[in-house]
Amino acid sequence: MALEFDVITLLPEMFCAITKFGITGKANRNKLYHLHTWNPRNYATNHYRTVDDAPYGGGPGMVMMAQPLDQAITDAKTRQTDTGIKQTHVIYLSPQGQCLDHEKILQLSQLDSMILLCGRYEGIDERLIEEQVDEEISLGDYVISGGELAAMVLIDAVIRQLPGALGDMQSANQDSHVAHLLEYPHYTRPDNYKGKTVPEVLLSGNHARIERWRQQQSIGRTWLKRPDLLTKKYPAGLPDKEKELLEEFKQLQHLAINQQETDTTKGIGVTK
Ligand code: 4GX
Repeated sequence: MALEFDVITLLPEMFCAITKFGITGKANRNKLYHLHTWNPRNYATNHYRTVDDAPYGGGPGMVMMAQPLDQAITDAKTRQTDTGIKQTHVIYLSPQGQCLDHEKILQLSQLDSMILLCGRYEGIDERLIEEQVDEEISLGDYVISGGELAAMVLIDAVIRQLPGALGDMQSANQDSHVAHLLEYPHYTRPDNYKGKTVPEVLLSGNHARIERWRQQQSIGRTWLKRPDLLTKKYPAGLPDKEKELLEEFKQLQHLAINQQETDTTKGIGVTK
């Protein structure tokens, strides 16, 4: 059964970005997931179809009213239960939520459905959050102009986990081992670009050597750029194989830096 996304949003057109294009567009055409949008504007009751109002207590900006959101969520829930979904799960995208990471994405990709609540303006009436929201999730510790982009990031990352969403090659790079490390560097033709060559090993045709080099680059780059990821992945320290690869990486790094210094003192590769 396809994963069901129901999105509560004042800007439903924004979701074309994922439903029409790229990997998520293809997964949509292949019916790996369904995405329905619900516009709170359609549940507004007054002549102007108002969905926001001034905050009690004063202050700048506007607050999204509880009633239009409440009814939109209720209709989304009804649709989901009508399609046979046993349990609904309402997620509010906000900086106050738990930060999204790979573990969270894997967990969400196990669900049959979710309802994503996207806020605009300064916020949402707190009583609606208390009554309807099961979980708050944040993209990261910064503020964006509305929940839509955050919801799309979440949906994209979840869809990539669905069987059949990625080609075989892309899927291979997704296993849990690789997912926690940074990518090894990539190269394509030409083999000499502005005097910069491709690492010799990649032209060797020796698949075992290439595989080992790539693994070493992944571990080495993670150690250099994101050491926090290594400690998260291996809280008890690196296994022997990985330790060996990393030590060799560090040695090679020193060699490369020393070579660069030699070049500089000898005026190699120095312009002017
Ligand atoms: N990760 N935003 C939600 C509305 C809002 C305003 C005030 C609560 C209080 C965000 C994020 C994010 C901006 C979406 C504020 N909600 N969403 N919006 N970071 O910054 O998910």
